[in-house]
Amino acid sequence: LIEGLVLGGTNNQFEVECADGKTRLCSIKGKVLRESEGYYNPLAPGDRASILADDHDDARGQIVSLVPRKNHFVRFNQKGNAPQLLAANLDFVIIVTTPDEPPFRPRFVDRALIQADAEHIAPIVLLNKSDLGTGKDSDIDMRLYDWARLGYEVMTVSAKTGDGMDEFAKRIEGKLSAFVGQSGVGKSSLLNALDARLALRTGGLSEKYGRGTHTTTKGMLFHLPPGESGECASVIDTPGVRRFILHDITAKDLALYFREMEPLVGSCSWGASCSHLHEPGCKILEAVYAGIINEQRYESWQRIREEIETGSWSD
Ligand SMILES: Nc1nc2c(ncn2[C@@H]2O[C@H](COP(=O)(O)OP(=O)(O)OP(=O)(O)O)[C@@H](O)[C@H]2O)c(=O)[nH]1
Ligand SMILES: [Mg+2]
Repeated sequence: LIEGLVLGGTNNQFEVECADGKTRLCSIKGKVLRESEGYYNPLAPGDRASILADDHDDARGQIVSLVPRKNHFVRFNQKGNAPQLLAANLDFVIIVTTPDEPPFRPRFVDRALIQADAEHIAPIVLLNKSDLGTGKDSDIDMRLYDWARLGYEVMTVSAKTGDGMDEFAKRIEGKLSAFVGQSGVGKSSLLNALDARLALRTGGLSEKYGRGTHTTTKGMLFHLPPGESGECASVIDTPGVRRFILHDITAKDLALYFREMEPLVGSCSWGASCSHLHEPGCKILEAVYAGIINEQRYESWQRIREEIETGSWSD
């Protein structure tokens, strides 16, 4: 058996980079991987597995078992009615967003930040398309400032002009990262800007809705050329998702994943039974009124809480 790194794949065919330097197309031996029961997909880019090489074909093998994951980044897949593994064993989840084209969606970012915190994966908020400017919309700058204030790492780049790309490239050297975000925010374009040899397919936005057109259809891990430190960054490109639906977080626990609310939970006059919606002596509401908690983040918490309760999620 040889150990391998899953680069990507679908159904029961996975591209695995094996420790002997060969990349093999592998199927899963037996019917399922026990660890992946209940998931939409059995493996994700970044997974490590034990591979049984094919005696007759150097380009093929079988996946025998999974090396226990350090972490995994999932979102709930509504169509499949199951959590979907987007990437595994990450150092960074890079949440790509844009000031425009497609429109800025702070609640998408909030939800992805929550899921990253729940998995203990360090998130980076990456605002791409800085060449479009944040313009008159000071809301964007305000939200970026607020995320940074809460201790989230925030970077601004343009895959088109190269603005900020050197600093970003340096930040991810020697690490395994995954780009996540809505379709059209420029995840594949960012990879092309990091390494032009990749020449990944990128796509325009739909004229009618200004949304991305779902150009990338499957997740794939890429090793970038070594940077100044001599270390390579590895980056997983993922297909754009329209909605980011949380997995395994209850409405009651949600406040624990808002970094500015978490320290106040339990300290309200009504204690643990406080809903933080209308009670007198609610420490969270007091913090909102005092401007300590950003009103938009509080609203975001309210809406996401409602989404968990009703099961009806917006974009
Ligand atoms: N103005 C501007 N346009 C950009 C920038 N980065 C990417 N784009 C454009 O945005 C569009 C979408 O880019 P993609 O890289 O395909 O986006 P994606 O996030 O990979 O989309 P999916 O694969 O559908 O999830 C393309 O037309 C790109 O040329 C940028 O920094 N500035
Ligand atoms: Mg893409």
